Amino acid sequence: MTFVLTPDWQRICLPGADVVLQPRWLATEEADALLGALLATIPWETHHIRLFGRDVASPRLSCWIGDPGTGYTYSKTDFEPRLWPAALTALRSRVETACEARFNSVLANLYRDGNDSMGWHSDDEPELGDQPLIASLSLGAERGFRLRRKLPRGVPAAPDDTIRLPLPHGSLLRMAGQTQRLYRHDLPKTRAVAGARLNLTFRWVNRRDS
Ligand SMILES: [Mn+2]
Repeated sequence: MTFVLTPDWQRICLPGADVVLQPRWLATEEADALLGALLATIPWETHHIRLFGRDVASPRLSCWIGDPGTGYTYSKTDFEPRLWPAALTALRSRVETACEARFNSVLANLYRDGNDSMGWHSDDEPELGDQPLIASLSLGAERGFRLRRKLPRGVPAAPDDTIRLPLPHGSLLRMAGQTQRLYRHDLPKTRAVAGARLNLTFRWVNRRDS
């Protein structure tokens, strides 16, 4: 399936990667309503991961949602999916249409304020396949999402190896191809943001038993 880049999409210039953005994919009123519904209906919880043998609480709230069988392993911790809330079932189809892809799961993250964050990582777990296609919908406070090229060991990072991409309320980001193999991304803390940001990353997880 070939993805046709319509004029709604902005291509983000990252050598070797495939990243496109629609800054205003949802109109403000619709994004507001969706944010309210998801804040109220997603069973938010703190995910814990094992890090250097210790149990560490993630600095955000999360919920793993998916079709049956889409268990997911992140930082050596298994997550069983929750059922799709009503507010997400129609949205999944719309994101699939916009991105010309299928998704069987979504990781919801809630950054309650500028103190919540996500460290550098890539979404390159084996369950996501060779070339993960990830659609990221942002709602609420605009935060700076960063992407940084992976460098060979010992090569120092230069300032222009990292780009900062502000993701506004209602924006849709599509990452595909070699993006996860070549780049890491994060969401740093910021003192400039007081409000909450809710992020949905739709994925296709290959089932463990197939
Ligand atoms: Mn990620």
